[in-house]
Amino acid sequence: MTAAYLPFHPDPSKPRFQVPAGAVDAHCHVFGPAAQYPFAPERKYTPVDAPKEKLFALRDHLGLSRSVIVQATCHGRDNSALVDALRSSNGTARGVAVVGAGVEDDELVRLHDAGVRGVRFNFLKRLVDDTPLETFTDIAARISRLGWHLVVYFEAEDLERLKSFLGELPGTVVIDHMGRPDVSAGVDSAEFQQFIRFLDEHPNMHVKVSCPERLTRAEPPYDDVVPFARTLVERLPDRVLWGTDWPHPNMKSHMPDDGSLVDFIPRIAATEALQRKLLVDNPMRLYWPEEAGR
Ligand code: 0GY
Repeated sequence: MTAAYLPFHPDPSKPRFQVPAGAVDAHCHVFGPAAQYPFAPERKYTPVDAPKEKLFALRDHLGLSRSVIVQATCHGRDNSALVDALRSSNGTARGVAVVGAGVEDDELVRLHDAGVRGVRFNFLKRLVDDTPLETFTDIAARISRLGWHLVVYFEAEDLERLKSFLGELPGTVVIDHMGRPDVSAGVDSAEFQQFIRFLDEHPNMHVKVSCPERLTRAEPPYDDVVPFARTLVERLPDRVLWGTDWPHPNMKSHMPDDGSLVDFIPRIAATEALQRKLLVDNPMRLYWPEEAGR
């Protein structure tokens, strides 16, 4: 377990880009506070506290309206901090939980009532111990009757191994951080083209065009990531989501200014129509379907 971890930006800039009304941050986290919600013993990193109050204040500062809070590995399968944040959000936050195959039905209902609408499967070895694929298949079957969807986090080099498993997952699947491409290889690389083909062949797959700060091999303003995100936004305008990834766990090279991350949006979604789909229509359909399209 390592504590080498940069704290989130203390004073993010005000973005120049004004997001459309009702914009959703579809990928962010809450951590702790550890005194109230201790981190999981099996965690691979120990973050600094990133409580709900800070998350909601940042959202307001950036001009965003709603948040999708994703359970991070440092909290394991204890979704208490997530549930607490959802319950105090006045309906402006929804969640993605982490559960085991043995989760009780009552617990799923409790999570649903709090605002959870999906579960996350994480395949990154640096973040989690291995889970048998059959376990994930069982969980997918358990949650589909709640109308939830799946969020999957893997790296580009894992796609070949995982693609038949992922391709058979039922219902909507959201892929985190563009499937973590090697951006130094370029959008024409065999690897990224394979990813695009996979998305073309599976219309249930959605993708988060998030985390330029993790994917870049350069520095802000992340020029090398733009072609990847832009390609996906233009090719799959109805299947892309965007998020800040605040408070950016495990960032060791630099900590992004969240205001600059918002200013990244018009570079990857060039028209108002694309921005609206990315920031409002698509996440609303997945997380607030009862209000979508109003
Ligand atoms: C992210 C990315 C990371 C961490 C986690 O659950 C997590 O701990 O997802 C990472 O280290 O790449 O989406 O926050």
